[in-house]
Amino acid sequence: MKDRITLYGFGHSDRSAKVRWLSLELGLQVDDVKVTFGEQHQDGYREVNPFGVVPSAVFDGVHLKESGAICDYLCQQFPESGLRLGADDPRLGDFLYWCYLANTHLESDIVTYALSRMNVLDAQFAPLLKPQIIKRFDILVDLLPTDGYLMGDQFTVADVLMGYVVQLGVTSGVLPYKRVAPYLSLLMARPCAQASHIFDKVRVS
Ligand SMILES: N[C@@H](CCC(=O)N[C@@H](CS)C(=O)NCC(=O)O)C(=O)O
Repeated sequence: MKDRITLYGFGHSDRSAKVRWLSLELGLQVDDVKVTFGEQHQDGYREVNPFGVVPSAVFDGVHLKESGAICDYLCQQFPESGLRLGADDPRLGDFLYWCYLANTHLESDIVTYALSRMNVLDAQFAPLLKPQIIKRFDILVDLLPTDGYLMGDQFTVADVLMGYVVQLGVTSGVLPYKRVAPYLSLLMARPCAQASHIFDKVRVS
């Protein structure tokens, strides 16, 4: 069925948050399957996702893994949504830059940093990663739009991927909210973002 998605995740703040928000933007009903922490490494879930990580999803009978790939797949199923740019769009290079920047260059270290501070991962990671993360966010802040979305007036999946990273920077204390307020507040105002709870931990100050 193309009107709903089954989504495996720990809750509202792991990487399933990106998929949940995007799915709601696409008008899908999200059937959440809560994976309890630790269960991701048990045989049952490993059959769903061999690396024992969330998110995973099932959409229209297709099993999906990797948060960025799931988001991309869903957008490609609904080209009329405008959430992903097509091959003939002259802005495609910029669009892909934002998607990959968020999902690879920025995301990995900030997730490790956040989990290290929460003692989910070794606490030694946080101080090692902090200088590099601060440097990257400093560069990012100057690149983010102060008016509109990454693709100007057009909200896209690039904003979903970037929104996840930026909120992690803010909630982890390496990125002051006020430095990204024009961009982040625009994302936080979207009804589907609110329904997904992705920004619930962001303190506006
Ligand atoms: N690149 C993967 C990363 C998945 C990932 O590491 N997920 C985390 C939660 S955000 C996880 O499941 N961690 C549990 C573990 O590594 O045991 C994706 O984007 O889907």
